[in-house]
Amino acid sequence: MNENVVIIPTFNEKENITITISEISKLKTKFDIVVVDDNSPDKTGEIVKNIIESKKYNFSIHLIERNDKKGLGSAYIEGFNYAISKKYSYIFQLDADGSHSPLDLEILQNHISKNKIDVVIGSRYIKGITVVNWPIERVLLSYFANRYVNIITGIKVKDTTGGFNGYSLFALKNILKYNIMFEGYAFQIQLKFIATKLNLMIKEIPIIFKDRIRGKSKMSFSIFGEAIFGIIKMKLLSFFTNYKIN
Ligand SMILES: Nc1nc2c(ncn2[C@@H]2O[C@H](COP(=O)(O)OP(=O)(O)O)[C@@H](O)[C@H]2O)c(=O)[nH]1
Ligand SMILES: [Mg+2]
Repeated sequence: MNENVVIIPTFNEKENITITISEISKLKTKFDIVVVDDNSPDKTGEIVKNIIESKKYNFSIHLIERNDKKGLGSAYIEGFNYAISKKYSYIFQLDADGSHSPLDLEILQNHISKNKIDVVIGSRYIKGITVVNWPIERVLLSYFANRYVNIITGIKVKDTTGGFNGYSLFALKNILKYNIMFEGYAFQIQLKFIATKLNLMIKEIPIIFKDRIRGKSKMSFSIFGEAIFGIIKMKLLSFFTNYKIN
């Protein structure tokens, strides 16, 4: 078992998952991988099973299969809980679609393991705007959504909606003790919000985010709605929550 694990949620990523796993395998730093698949109709889960059975990699690949599409947030929670039960020291999250570069994953791992940081955030908005190939409307939407999050929640993290982050075991265990209410972008925001409330050490590291080349985005209008209204609810509930580390 490695000390690092990366959780990859998948829904219809048959064109991407093999490449993503292969790229992670080429890194100098070793990562185990947990794929959480929601019974993808395109058989992404089968592809992962074949990779596991082929035994072609010398690190652990674990597949969590869920019956149907239940959403990104709950997929992550299942992956995170598995990683916590196995006591991985550093737990990362990354999209299957090639948007997050495995080379940056190594940089995040270096920061969290060497600098005693609790949470590392792969950030698109810390060094200008480092997003490639997204239509300008999507870049602006994401950028200003993040400024809205800063205003409503009061937290300073510049990229709260991103899904390319790393947590120490200690940090993740403490964050997940709170009620995680969301499935989409609001899920990513809430983890960072709780981390801030717990006074954990958070560091944003610039990454380059590239739009996916293959497959389709699962982002939807309802995911946006959840974030816009959800974070107001999250902020209000936080006034009645006692955040503490133990
Ligand atoms: N298990 C699971 N994975 C999902 C679900 N929705 C999205 N994903 C995966 O989460 C990652 C991010 O989703 P994506 O569609 O790329 O969102 P975008 O980057 O915001 O456009 C990808 O690896 C998707 O396959 C879901 O409901 N369940
Ligand atoms: Mg994506």
